This record gives sequence, structure tokens and C-alpha cells, in this order.
Amino acid sequence: MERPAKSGKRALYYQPIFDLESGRIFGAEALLRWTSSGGSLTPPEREALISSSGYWVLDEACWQASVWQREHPNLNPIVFVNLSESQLQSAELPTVVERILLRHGLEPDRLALEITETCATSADGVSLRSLDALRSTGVGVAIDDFGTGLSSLSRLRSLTADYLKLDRPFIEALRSGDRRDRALLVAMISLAHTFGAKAVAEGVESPDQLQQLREMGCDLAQGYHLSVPLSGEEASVLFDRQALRGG
Ligand code: G
Ligand code: MN
Repeated sequence: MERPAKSGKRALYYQPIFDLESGRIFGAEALLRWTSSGGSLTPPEREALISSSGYWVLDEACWQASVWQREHPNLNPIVFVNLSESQLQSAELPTVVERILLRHGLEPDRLALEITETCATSADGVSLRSLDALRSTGVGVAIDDFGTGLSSLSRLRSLTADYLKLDRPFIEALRSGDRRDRALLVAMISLAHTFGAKAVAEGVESPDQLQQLREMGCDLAQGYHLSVPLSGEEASVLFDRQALRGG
């Protein structure tokens, strides 16, 4: 099936996420690139862009994952898609997601939706019911930027998620060799496991960070040391190589 990777000046890139125990590819996070303005976008612009193009992002990412599902049935990577706050608040979210999955023939458990920790813990009843409805169909939920949001530990109690994504500054701090930085990560990984979620390290930039995260029992990781974000086709080539190695 032919389909252009770009629509206008926006394009999706996919940063592979690796399983730290097996070393295999587990999935990929879809990242939106916007090439018209040349410069980087301010947060409100970014927010507006994500919500205006959000269902495009979801649709495009699910299409790509359905291609991977067909071409790499053994790998069958999960695609992680960032949701905006307005999408989370929209009562139509479960219906939209279901329709997109059906259109592309993507199994619900091959999609994980990322919401920020602040968004997740301030979510109202409608949003929480949406997430529950989606989770009951098999769609995964990931809490993004975990540890830097506005939530308190008591609010986290009521959170149900499949993945906790440990924000980059925590991983960066591993360089210092400080015991307290290590302890914080160990505690967050343990929290994830207690909640029945997988811990995902973001922004892994060195072999040393990767080794430390492995020793701490972190489940999954992404970052420049493992792979930069790739076009859908580049990601397919990477998946092919893994298949050749018997992965
Ligand atoms: O904060 P957020 O998770 O949205 O950041 C995503 C951005 O981080 C993407 O633009 C991606 O290119 C970038 N990124 C991915 N891996 C790394 C990494 O290892 N280090 C740094 N500094 N940035 C990364
Ligand atoms: Mn994210």
C-alpha cells in the first residue's frame, strides 16, 4: 500500500523503544516534526499543533503500525502516540480510536496512548472513563514525563497505567553518580512495578546510563544512544535487521 509519509509540512518520526532484558525492539514512539517555521515551536504553539493535527497523528501512526504488524509479525512493535489534554477531555476519544484501529486493522494492544502526568492526575471523570474504556479494549496507557508533573503521591494512588515513562532529567542525573539520583530512579521503577506497569527510561544517551538502568530493573528504554527518531521506512529497515539476527 502506497502512502506518503508527509502530509503538508508535518511528518511523523518513530523513536524505537527497546526491551532491556531481551535487547529486542518493543515498540516506537511517534514524534511529530513540523518543518515550515524553521525555528522551534513555543509550548502553546506546540499544544495547538498537536490538538489540531492530533487525530492525523493517531491515524498516521496506526497506519504505520499496521504495516509493521503485517511486515514484521514476529516483532509486532507497539506504537506509542502522544495525546493532548483536549483530546483526553473529548468524550468522543474512545470512538475515534476504535474507528481508526478498525480502519487500519490494527490490534488494540499494538497501540499505547501517552498522556502527561499532570494531565493524567488532573483528569476529570469523563477522561478517566475514556481511558478505562480504551484500556478494556486492550489499548495501552502510558504516563509521560513521570516524576516532573504536578501530581502528588496521593493522586497517583488512583492512577491506572501500563507504562510509566521516566522523564529525561532523571536519566541525565545518572551521569553524576550521586546516590540520591540513583535512589530516586530505583524508587520510581519500583513504583511502576507495584502499579503493575512497565518502567520506560527516556533520553538514554550513553552505554553507562543503559547499564545502570538494566541493573535497576528498568524494563524499557529509548534515547539517542539506542536510536534517534527514524522515518517509518528507516524503522522498517531496523526491524528487518533485527529479524535477520534472529530477533
Ligand atoms: O519531552 P519529550 O519527551 O516530548 O521529548 C521528545 C523529544 O526528545 C524529541 O524531539 C526527540 O527527538 C528528543 N529526544 C529523543 N531521545 C533523546 C535523547 O536521548 N536525548 C535528548 N536530549 N533528546 C532526545
Ligand atoms: Mn512522549
